[in-house]
Amino acid sequence: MTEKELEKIIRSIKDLKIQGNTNIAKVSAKAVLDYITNLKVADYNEFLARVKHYCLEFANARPNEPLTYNAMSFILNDLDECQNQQQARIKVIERIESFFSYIDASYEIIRLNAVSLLKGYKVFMTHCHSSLARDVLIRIGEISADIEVINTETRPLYQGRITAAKLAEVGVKVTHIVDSAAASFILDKRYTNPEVILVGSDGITIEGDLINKVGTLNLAIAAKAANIPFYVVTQSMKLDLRASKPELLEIEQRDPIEVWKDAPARVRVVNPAFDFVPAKYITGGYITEKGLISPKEFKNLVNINASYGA
Ligand code: RUB
Repeated sequence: MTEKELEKIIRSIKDLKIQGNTNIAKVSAKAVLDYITNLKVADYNEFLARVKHYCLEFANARPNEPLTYNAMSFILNDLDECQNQQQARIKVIERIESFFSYIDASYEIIRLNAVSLLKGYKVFMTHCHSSLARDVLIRIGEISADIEVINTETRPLYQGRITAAKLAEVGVKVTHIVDSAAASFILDKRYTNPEVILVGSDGITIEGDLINKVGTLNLAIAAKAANIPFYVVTQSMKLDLRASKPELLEIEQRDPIEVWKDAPARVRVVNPAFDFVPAKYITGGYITEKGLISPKEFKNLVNINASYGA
């Protein structure tokens, strides 16, 4: 893979042509793998500098993608202690393979854990497009043909449509709503209310707070008011330790044009990509490859970046 091709992938991640936390991390790791396999430069330091540069570009392409950030940190860790290009290349390739093994193995365990925990429910609500939440719902739909999923369209870029289309394609009954109808659908008895909420995750703080697509907080608050459980399916490697305090974590602010292309000059359009959902709203818990983890227990995973894939 050439540097021009790498840059095109980074641009597609920033533009959300490639979206979803797990997908971004996989695409990034695969791109680094393809790049490094054939990368040969005269000087070893130049080799290290280029690998580091592109790993950091992927790590920081979007500020709320700790899975990619943690994967790139794992790839780069101690790399400069290698003796030469070939040693460094082998180390990077081995680490990327470990990362893919972790992603594949954790996917299977998370899906099994989530399905066994949630398969008794009939009416679900989800938000945005999470590959994990989507696949759990598909599997539960295979077990019970009569489930229903209420899903939100996810303004401004409508990732909810990807979820709705996929669920409908495999025969799951889907009710698609605008984001601002979520609280009514959860609380108002005129509608078939969800019995449970299931979303994916972009990041989890050391205090067990969730970072996920903007709109998630609305569902979480309404779920608490309705006294229905709120679950998150996630790899534990989405733990985000980049800020000294959870409330200092940066939230990605996207181009206002995504919200309103021709907004009048004096209208200030603000377009945050993610919500910070305080731990107290994660009432069901985090369904991970390490089992069902309460927000408080996330502290115990603090060494995950050092140990995963080993
Ligand atoms: C996507 C989003 C997803 C998470 C989890 O946001 O919020 O729920 O990334 O996805 P965006 P997964 O469209 O801005 O990337 O479970 O596939 O990792």
